[in-house]
Amino acid sequence: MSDDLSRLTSSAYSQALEVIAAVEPRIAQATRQELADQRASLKLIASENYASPAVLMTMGTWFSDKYAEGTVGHRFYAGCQNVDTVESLAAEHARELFGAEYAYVQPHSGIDANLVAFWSILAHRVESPALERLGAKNVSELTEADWESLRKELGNQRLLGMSLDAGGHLTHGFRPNISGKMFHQQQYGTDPATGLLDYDAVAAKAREFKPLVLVAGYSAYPRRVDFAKMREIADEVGATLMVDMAHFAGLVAGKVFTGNEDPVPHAHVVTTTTHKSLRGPRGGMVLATEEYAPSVDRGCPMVLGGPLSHVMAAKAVALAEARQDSFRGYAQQVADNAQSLAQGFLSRGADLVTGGTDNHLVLLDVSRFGLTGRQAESALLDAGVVTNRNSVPNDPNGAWYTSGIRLGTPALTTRGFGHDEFDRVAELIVDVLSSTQPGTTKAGGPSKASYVLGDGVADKVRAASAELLDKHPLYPGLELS
Ligand code: DSN
Repeated sequence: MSDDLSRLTSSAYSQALEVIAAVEPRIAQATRQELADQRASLKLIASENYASPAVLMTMGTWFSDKYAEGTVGHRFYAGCQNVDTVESLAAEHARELFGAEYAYVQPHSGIDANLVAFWSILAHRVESPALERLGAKNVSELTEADWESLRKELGNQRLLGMSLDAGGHLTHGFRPNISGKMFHQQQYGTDPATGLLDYDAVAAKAREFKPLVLVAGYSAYPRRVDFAKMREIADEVGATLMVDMAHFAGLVAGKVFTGNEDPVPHAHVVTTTTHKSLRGPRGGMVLATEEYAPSVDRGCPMVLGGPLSHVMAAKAVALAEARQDSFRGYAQQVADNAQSLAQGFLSRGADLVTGGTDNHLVLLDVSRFGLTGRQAESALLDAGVVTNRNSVPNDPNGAWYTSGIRLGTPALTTRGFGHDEFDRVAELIVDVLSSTQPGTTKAGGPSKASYVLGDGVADKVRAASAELLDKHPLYPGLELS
């Protein structure tokens, strides 16, 4: 940011906080504190980032006050001409950035985007053919008996996705999630010996299960995926290929993932969030081929209510940023830094799921330190290192305590961290984990949650982190009065 922009940003935020404080000073104070805390910690949560002041400011406007159910030029509310401008621009930037035939920018989150995708696929593949068979244009024309039979048909479809403990997401068919309830589901995992995706095993499962939807994508798999192979599998069994690229959308946008690693040319439908490696506002988005566009376009009212117009505006700003050349440099650095972090761990004897990474995250198996993921996460947090515990494949500690820690590079790369800093981060994390002992329960048995961190370690690591963080300030030049 130039000095002029920093000055403007400082002044804008300081004044905005004064306006807020006049109504509820505790919220103004919490907002100041959040900035101070984010500035003072090593943010390694793989799904988080720091959006630019332009993106953040775009969310704080009167677009928040406007209802705009429907689509551009076809709204259920009057007076949406400016929302139309915003939504069209966001969709145009998304199409251009990702080379997509169609973009839908209304989903509020990743799960919303995935729900829009699931119902669009069902609408396109199941509902429309059924309506045609029955000679009806829409469900309101069906008799009660026809409607019952359509409901059964819609609710009798199959989905094959990556299992949660192999790195998939809740919304990819995990039983407790709606995706695991609205579909008959099966899950594919990874090779037990290598932790890597085994495409032959996925194909064999798909041949046997014959899903309507094959879901690819992940939130904790530290490797790239060959989406051309996934499409071959989908085509062979007549499935629709849906890719959830929420985690790595920034690497696709920044052309780090190209060819078979870019899902957009291969999938029928691609979903994403906009706030992870893509570095935009919190929200979701769906990209689709022309064939699926009409059903995705019905996201509202099919699944969604009124779009968050202020967030769609911020998506447009973030996507415009991601179309700048500098974003490619950022995305490459995210991937390079993940390599540095992985090497930093491996050279210090730590275990990584799959033995490394080639995307933006590493999955550290903390069993070797004698800890659960929960203990490791808490001890690291005491030392100012923000991570999240995560299952490893076939995790003996389950999804609550876990045996892993997931670490990502998008946020600290935004701050300007490079190879040396990430090597030092690995060293600090190993220091904390080596100095942490599992605690005991009240009854004196082994605990999966409590832990004892060696005296002085948290302070030592906080001081060492501060040296790194001070060299790479968050929002440099932004000073709140
Ligand atoms: N919560 C996101 C993540 O951390 O991966 C996905 O839902």
